[in-house]
Amino acid sequence: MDIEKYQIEAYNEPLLATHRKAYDYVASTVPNAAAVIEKLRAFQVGIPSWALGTGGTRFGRFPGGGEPRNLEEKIADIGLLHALNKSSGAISLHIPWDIPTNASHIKALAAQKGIVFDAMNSNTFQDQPGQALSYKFGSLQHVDAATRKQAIDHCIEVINYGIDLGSNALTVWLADGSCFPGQLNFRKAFQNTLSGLQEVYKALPENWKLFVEYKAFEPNFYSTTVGDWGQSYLYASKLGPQAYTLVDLGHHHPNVNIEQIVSLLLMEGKLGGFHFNDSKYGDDDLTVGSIKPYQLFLIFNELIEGMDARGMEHATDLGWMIDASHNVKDPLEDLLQSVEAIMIAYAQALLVDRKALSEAQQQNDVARAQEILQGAYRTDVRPLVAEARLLDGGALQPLAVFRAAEVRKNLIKERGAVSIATGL
Ligand code: PSV
Ligand code: MN
Repeated sequence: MDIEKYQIEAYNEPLLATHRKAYDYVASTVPNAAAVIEKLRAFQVGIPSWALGTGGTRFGRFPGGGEPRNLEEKIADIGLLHALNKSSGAISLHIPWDIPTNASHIKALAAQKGIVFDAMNSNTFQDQPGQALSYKFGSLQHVDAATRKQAIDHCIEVINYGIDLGSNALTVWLADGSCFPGQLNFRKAFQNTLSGLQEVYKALPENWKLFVEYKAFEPNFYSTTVGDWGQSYLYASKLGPQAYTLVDLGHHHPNVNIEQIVSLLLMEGKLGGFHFNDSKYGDDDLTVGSIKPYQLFLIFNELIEGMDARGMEHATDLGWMIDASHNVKDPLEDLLQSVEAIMIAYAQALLVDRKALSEAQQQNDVARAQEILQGAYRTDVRPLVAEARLLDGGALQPLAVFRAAEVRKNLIKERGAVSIATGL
């Protein structure tokens, strides 16, 4: 199913007068509304191909029906999101879950919907049917050179798929680690992993980036071979200028100061990409901004501060992606909420009076610094975000249109009630 522009306009029509009032009010209270809107319009969030179906836990999975059955349908789903919010113009693919058997056809299909290919993702955390060697005891860290080579070859294969699609980054997340003390020699595991990544790095085209994603826990429970930002930074530094750290919000222990990590990685020119999600405990893969929206704002505040300090383009110089999974919500509704939360946090962070904040910091005026940040955070920027969408032909209320147009019902009609998307 498609949602046409005229349908969106019809849904917007009765909301326009109220929107205008709300917009005029916010625009009159902030100094830079027009500039914020231009930045919001340019900002696109990559949607993970694996988040379009219902996720689950190891205890169960409750599919909602109408899930995309192949890559074409995944692109169609993201096309729907993008038509509604105009901020989901990118897809991040996971290989082998989404092998583009006909790359030029897939690329053309995505282009029709205004979608480009964000970072490609390799998968050396699962064994695939017919795979020669198992990743049970790791992939790039493995004690066996042939298993390491298999993982390296897979990553290079993923780069090649990405080249055909016009992507320009590879995200490597390794489940490697150990479950028990003594299982692994940490130093050898690091060195094996580094030399594997070096092989992958050599296969990168000149304009490509390699994102080294870290995770503190799971699926290994005792040690993780790329366990935190320090370890990721170590790999990225040793690899070279095309290698960067990727921060996934859910991959930290509770209460870690992620905004400080972001600030320092940016300072070192080593922050490459983001996986947005939210969690109460750890990698819960919840809707962005659903648990700790203030933290999300603080992260964006550091992102903007750090990117501006380095003269970076907000929209294009980092990879912005969601990495979430949905157990109880409609995946597309969840993604609409996640993108909205990202846009809100970004808009709020754009409102921070940086000059005043810097003065407050210089004067050790702690209360004033807090007032400045919270003043921006407590501004209702939703009309600014809605205005940015409206200017691009999107919906004032994407989720309401998704429901009013009965998108899920139509997808179930098209694809059936028991279609299951590839992914976790
Ligand atoms: C691992 O938890 C992760 O965050 C990595 O980015 C994977 O590629 C993704 O989730 C999907 O499983
Ligand atoms: Mn991730």
